[in-house]
Amino acid sequence: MEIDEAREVRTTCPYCGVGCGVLAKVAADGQVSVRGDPDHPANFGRLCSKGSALAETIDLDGRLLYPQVHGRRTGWDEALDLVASTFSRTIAEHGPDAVAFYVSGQLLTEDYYVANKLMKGFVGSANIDTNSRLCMASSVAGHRRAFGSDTVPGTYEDLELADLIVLVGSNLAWCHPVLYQRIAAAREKRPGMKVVLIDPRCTMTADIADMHLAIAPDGDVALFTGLLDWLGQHNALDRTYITAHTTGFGQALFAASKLDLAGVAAATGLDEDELARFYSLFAETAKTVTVYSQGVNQSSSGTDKVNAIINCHLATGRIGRPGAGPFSVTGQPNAMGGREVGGLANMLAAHMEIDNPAHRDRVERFWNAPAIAQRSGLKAVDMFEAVADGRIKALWIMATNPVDSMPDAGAVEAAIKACPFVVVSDVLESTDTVRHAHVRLPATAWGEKDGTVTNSERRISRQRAFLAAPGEARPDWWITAEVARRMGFAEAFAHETPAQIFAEHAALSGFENDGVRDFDIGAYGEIDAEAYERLTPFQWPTPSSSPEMETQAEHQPETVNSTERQPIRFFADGAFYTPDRKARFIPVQASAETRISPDFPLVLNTGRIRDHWHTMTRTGKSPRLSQHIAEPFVEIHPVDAQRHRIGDADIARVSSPRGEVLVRVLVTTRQRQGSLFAPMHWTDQFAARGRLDTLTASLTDPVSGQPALKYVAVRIEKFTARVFGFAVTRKRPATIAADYWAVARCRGGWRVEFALARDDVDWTAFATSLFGAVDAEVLAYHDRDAGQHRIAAFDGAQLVGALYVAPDPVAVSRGWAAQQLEEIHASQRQRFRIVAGRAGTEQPDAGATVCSCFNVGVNQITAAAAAGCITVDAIGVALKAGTNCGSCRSEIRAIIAASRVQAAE
Ligand SMILES: Nc1nc2c(c(=O)[nH]1)N[C@H]1C(S)=C(S)[C@@H](COP(=O)(O)OP(=O)(O)OC[C@H]3O[C@@H](n4cnc5c(=O)[nH]c(N)nc54)[C@H](O)[C@@H]3O)O[C@H]1N2
Ligand SMILES: Nc1nc2c(c(=O)[nH]1)N[C@H]1C(S)=C(S)[C@@H](COP(=O)(O)OP(=O)(O)OC[C@H]3O[C@@H](n4cnc5c(=O)[nH]c(N)nc54)[C@H](O)[C@@H]3O)O[C@H]1N2
Ligand code: SF4
Ligand SMILES: [Mo]
Repeated sequence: MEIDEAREVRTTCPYCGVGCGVLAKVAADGQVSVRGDPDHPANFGRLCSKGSALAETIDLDGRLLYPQVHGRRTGWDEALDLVASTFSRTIAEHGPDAVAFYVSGQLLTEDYYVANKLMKGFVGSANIDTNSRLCMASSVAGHRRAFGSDTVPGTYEDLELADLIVLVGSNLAWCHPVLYQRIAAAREKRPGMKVVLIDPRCTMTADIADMHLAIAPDGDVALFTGLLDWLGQHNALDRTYITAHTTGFGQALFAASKLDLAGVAAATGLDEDELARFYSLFAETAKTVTVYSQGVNQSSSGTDKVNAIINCHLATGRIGRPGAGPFSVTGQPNAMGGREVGGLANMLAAHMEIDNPAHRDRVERFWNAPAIAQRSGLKAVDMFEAVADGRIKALWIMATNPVDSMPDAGAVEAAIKACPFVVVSDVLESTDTVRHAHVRLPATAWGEKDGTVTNSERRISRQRAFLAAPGEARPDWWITAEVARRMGFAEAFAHETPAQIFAEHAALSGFENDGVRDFDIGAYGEIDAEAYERLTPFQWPTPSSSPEMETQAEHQPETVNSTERQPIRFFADGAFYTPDRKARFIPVQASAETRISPDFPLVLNTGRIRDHWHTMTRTGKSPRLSQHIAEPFVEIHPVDAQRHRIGDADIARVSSPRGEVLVRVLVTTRQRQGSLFAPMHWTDQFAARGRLDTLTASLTDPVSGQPALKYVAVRIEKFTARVFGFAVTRKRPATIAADYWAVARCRGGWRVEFALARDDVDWTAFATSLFGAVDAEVLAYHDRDAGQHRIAAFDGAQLVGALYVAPDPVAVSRGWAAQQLEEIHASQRQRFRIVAGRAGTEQPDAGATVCSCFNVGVNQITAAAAAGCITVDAIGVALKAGTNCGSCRSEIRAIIAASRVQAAE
């Protein structure tokens, strides 16, 4: 492919479901830079910390560049032939259900379409499921139960038009930062706008909230049935809408009335006054949007939570109207595209249903498929169980890392290890999953691949390549189509470009549709390569009767202002996709189930942090993003910490019946009593024992099959460390002989944290192995009685590594030490300063990174606040912090508040 180096390429961010437009530029020297696309209707030029750091994550370090069979480099032909023949033979010997694909919401729509077509239409099994099962399945199931289709009714603009935004189980400030910023900006213009946050934790999102309800884990069904009951009792229903467009209201209200306000208070852990305030605010505010994500979806009652929320919106007619509606925000960049192509094991394609014979027949005819799957396949958790017990004998994993991200990850890893044939398509040579693959297939990464993604508001945007594919990496759609051809399906998989695949996908969505299915982009059914190249972001539906194609053909992307088009909403006037075109109220009731026990008395809640993405395969490469939080951690309330005799910065062992992790302790009142929180990101590549999903259980929601990843019964105890250590080193350490360790990228090399249960260590040998240095000049300080050791190694004036060991958590400034890797240490005095572990007076310690764009630390912000900068904007003027992506603005506000409280004391 030709790449014009002087041009900015319009593409889309590969992280979250906000789907921000990105302009990427490759300079003459090969340097890549990115900025937000001012014309993209998702972000209008904004990017968050992850989006702004994209250029730091696209180096070739660790990339899988050639196909490998049993760890040996091969050509594509050999690898593809082996995959095709092994799958074909397994199907011939054991039937189509003996093979499976486990795919990802990070595939592009074109990749996803081909994989789904191969499995469901040509292999004849529906054993294809996706990591979206862990992410969106409860929302899909809830939508289908209520609307008859998996439709997201609203658009992002509704968040700006609403008078009340209810955020349920969503840490928008960190996980959908650009949407968060859009809300913050709207609120500044209209201070009357209210935000309510419903989350057991007081997250950074609480910064924007007028009310934070610290709900008990899984109290959401009780909260929203309580709301429905309240709406009924306080005459706040839209009877006209209920009568004209819905069924089942009476049963739903009756089910909701079983719990009175006192019962709701008991089930949610909230007091009756708080409940009444929230309920009346909801009752009186017509323009209300309820935004929800994993605190709702990832639960054993996830689908019921979704329907409890939707019931309240149907009962008030607040759906599909400007500024009103239930809004499930998606996590991955193409979670929605995956749903459109039918990547879930219980869906077909183009929002058609596998259990519906008419749908099967239609898709079979369209594909000219020999063997369309007759029933749903195995959902993710069941799929890996089938791998474990030998029912599945050949497994192909694409663009996901289940050894780290599936619940009960230890069992999933064992299943993969025992599987006779495992293929992994990935961009990295070594992840916790890739390491077990018999065949490794190198996929092109973001920036190298072309296709489309759909964001949370049903907007389809192009991802475009601006870099040449490295080594022999190939697009995922190409890899799958090649295997399909070699399995004997050449005709159906003759696609040569993503444009052809997109056109086929679009044509299927419009095929025999006539308005009976929500997903219809038939207008693009005959899109050609040129129009595909120019495609500007558009929101579906766009049936073939719509004028969309002409608009696309007439204008260059630069001149089409997509924002001038009216946003598309569903269901303001009913017309649901059920047989009677009415929405269904679903009667739901809170269950009183509890899963904690005397042995495992705490609820572990899991989730995300601001600057890391999932299993850190990309964000872990960025020094900027790795500085915000550099270790796996667990948050615990001070009362629980005291009860379990654990102090701040200790190492703790958190265990469940399935496994255990070692993580750093963070004591904080932001956490509810009785609950812990830990992030999902750390893997065996970055920590000794940080794989959080070795703790989680395979318990799933009975309707959606989505695992309950936010509620795991655990216990916590102090890991008795006799020594704690911290090091910086130029080279990544090959091994770290410590019970606990974590590594993080910094600009000059790596930061290492560690702890050991024993202290009889030869620290000089330890340092040498850590730094990987042979001929270095070593300066050392040992105080054996005090258990203090400091060792620094130099190559001339350059620091090779510095090690600090103490009997308590090491107090040396991390930021300062990491910076020393980049500086010149010409004099002996400068070199001794490193051994002393102290910044000179000319270099005050910046403290832990808060603003990753401008590398501003907490101490700098505290000092500026003390000097009179008491607003976030004032801090921005003084230090630039918070003025680029804005992702840290809530943290800055919290630091200002904390330092003012301190000053007042
Ligand atoms: N920085 C960053 N951003 C991301 C991602 C990332 O890895 N890093 N991943 C993307 C993906 S794939 C996803 S799915 C989204 C997820 O985005 P979010 O859903 O916002 O993120 P989580 O941190 O998983 O969980 C959200 C909140 O649910 C709360 N919660 C837990 N249990 C309950 C409960 O019972 N009830 C309620 N009401 N709340 C509860 C948690 O305390 C947590 O704050 O983020 C996307 N964006
Ligand atoms: N405890 C706990 N567990 C969770 C969650 C939680 O909240 N708590 N959240 C769940 C959710 S919502 C999600 S979405 C999952 C995410 O979990 P995963 O999907 O496992 O996480 P990623 O790290 O995004 O994995 C993506 C993989 O694809 C590779 N990759 C990147 N680009 C490409 C490409 O273009 N082609 C190919 N073939 N490969 C590529 C990357 O190198 C990486 O190995 O985790 C789930 N697990
Ligand atoms: S909010 Fe951030 S991570 Fe999400 S799409 Fe936009 S820039 Fe990317
Ligand atoms: Mo997700």
